[in-house]
Amino acid sequence: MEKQDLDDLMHIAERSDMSEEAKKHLLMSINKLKHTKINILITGATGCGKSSTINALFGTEKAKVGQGVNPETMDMNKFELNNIVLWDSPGLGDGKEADRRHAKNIIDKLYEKDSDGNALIDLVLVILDGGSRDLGTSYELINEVIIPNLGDNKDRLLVAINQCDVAMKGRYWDYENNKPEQKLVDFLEEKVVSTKNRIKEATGVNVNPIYYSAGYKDGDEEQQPYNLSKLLSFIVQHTKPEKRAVYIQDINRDKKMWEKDDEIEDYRGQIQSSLWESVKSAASTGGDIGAEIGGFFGRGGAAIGRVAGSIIGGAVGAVKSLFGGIFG
Ligand SMILES: Nc1nc2c(ncn2[C@@H]2O[C@H](COP(=O)(O)OP(=O)(O)O)[C@@H](O)[C@H]2O)c(=O)[nH]1
Ligand SMILES: [Mg+2]
Repeated sequence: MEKQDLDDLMHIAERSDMSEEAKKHLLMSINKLKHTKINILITGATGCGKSSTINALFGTEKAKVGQGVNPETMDMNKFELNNIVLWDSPGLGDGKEADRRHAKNIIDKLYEKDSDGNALIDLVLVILDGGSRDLGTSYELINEVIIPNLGDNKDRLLVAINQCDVAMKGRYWDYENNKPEQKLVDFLEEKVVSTKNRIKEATGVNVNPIYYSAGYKDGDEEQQPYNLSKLLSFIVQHTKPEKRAVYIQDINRDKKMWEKDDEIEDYRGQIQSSLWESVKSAASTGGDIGAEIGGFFGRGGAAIGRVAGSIIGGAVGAVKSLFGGIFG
């Protein structure tokens, strides 16, 4: 599939009828976004699906599924995409000695600063195994390791329950339509509430967990993800607005990754709106130039919509919703 990203937006901006000054400003802003990094710490018990989630979201085969951590890198794997840096660390549950090491690695990462003195980690994604009956060690990871070391910005934390397809051992999963039947929906929603409560009671912090399936590939057998668009929408919302557009560079271009979700909200539309709002706000400035750039985003709707639409399952409907979301 054709790759479309911030470069395409630059070309569109270059060819536009904006004044040279406005053009220069917009191109500089997009260029800055192109060089901005987002660091995400992904953690959770071994086997919960961290590698599968990374591959599904970002379309890389870099994270080896069904394998432990690399002993040479002292337990934390680092994956550098174009603009996104992923830190993949096991959570707790690998034995006392390993747990101590993992907890220390995670805490150190949470306190690390970037060259501007800001927290290096933009987002912590904790993945729970929806198929596991005992999530005790995952709660311990969240409540005793992550939250106490998160600083003031608790928004950096996102909790997601993976493997929703096999949460009831594969029962009540509609394999044909790749979605949960009502019984499984009820079960998963209860899991979401109990997870939320366990965290609230222990720490006083409010989180809104979601459930999803990263899907799997096993020889010829393949199951596409479910609610991955919801997960990405949450990830985007938990990222600082001025950085959100950066995801455009690294999102998985494979449309079938984004197709299936609970349809409670228009997640793909939300993602597209957030990303383009983010480009716009990065480029915004006062006075006439600001107005001109604003106008460009208005008039450039069709072309910009094509770029955005091609990124996340750009069905016609999704592009329409983009118009509704930003330009409507
Ligand atoms: N059925 C199902 N299996 C999954 C899902 N996510 C991961 N898996 C499987 O769970 C196993 C462990 O996944 P992996 O990504 O390696 O977990 P990690 O140890 O946290 O990185 C692999 O066999 C995956 O194929 C999912 O959403 N549904
Ligand atoms: Mg892994």
